[in-house]
Amino acid sequence: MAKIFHCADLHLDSPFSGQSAEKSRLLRQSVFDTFRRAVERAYAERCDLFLIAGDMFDSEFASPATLEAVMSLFETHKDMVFAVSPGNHDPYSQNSFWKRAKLPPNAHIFASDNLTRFSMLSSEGEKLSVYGYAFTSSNLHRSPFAAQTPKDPSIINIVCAHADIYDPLTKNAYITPAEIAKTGFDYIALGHIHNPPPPTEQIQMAGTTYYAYSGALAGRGFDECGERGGLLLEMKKIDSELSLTYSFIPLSEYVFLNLTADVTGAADMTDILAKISPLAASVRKPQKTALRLTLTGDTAPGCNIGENAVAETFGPLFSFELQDFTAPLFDADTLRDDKTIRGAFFRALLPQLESDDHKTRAAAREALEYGLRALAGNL
Ligand SMILES: [Mn+2]
Repeated sequence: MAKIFHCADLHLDSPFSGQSAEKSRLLRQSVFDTFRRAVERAYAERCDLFLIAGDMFDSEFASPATLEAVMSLFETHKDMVFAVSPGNHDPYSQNSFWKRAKLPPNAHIFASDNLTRFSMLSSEGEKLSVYGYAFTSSNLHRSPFAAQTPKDPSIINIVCAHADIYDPLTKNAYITPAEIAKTGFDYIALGHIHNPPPPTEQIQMAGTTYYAYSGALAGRGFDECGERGGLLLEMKKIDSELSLTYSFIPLSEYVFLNLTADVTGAADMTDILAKISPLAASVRKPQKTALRLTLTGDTAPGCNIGENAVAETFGPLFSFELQDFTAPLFDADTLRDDKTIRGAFFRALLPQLESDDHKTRAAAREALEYGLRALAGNL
């Protein structure tokens, strides 16, 4: 049996520019810590091989400190082999930092944009061939492993590949499942797609070849929500037939979370809080959660939404962002029919209040609030 850990798209040294300086530093550190936990977990599971299928670093300018920390992590886990396939974000280019890395003997960085391989033995003595390639610039217009086949089909043949299997127009080593089926490799450890299918459907099969995206090791924004991690695989080959079991291992420290609440009918903050409080249960570790809450629906005119009170419903969050897409149009007939200047003001704003564009709605909602207060002599 061979045990393998597969991860990808760490994007170490990401700037997290949408966050404050302190929070971006914490998030940057947390991605590295998640990587460290992945290595330690794989080592504790006695994995033979640790695969990183591209975009280990966010850019071609890895910091020397992070690069050194990575190399030392490789070195201190010497009974596990590390294989890295540079991706479109961290290509093995002419002046790449990869060339400066002091690689320990148990680590292998694929350096060519053609398929190359190395051989190894699992702790139980099974033979493995590990194939891979590197992006050598930010794009790769063909797949280096399409139309390739393993040299020795009787052993376990793995490919570590940064590739796109979805978008035919991609410049990222496009390969189709039908082409994967023709290769006859045993397992393709893919990187590049940050949001893989759910764990139960994560490993797919084409012909006799298994393939999977592990997804980004740690979420870096609201387009990478929920728990993140890598795949722990066990493989055995008997009479040229592979049997494989796997589990998804969640490892990320911070979780990005999008929640939506319909607050239709709310007249004041008490109503708003009552409507959002059931959502609090979905935030398990507030201090480690970056939450974006979207409010929708029609509220009563004059219903003022206090962002801080809304945030407090969820506990001490790492960060909070409120998207208020509501419109103050609930039960607004009194205003609609009001013959005084209040009604005239409301009717003048109505097209904007009913706009499909949430920014226009938000501006109109604010204008209505201030306007009504001013008309009541209460500004
Ligand atoms: Mn990536």
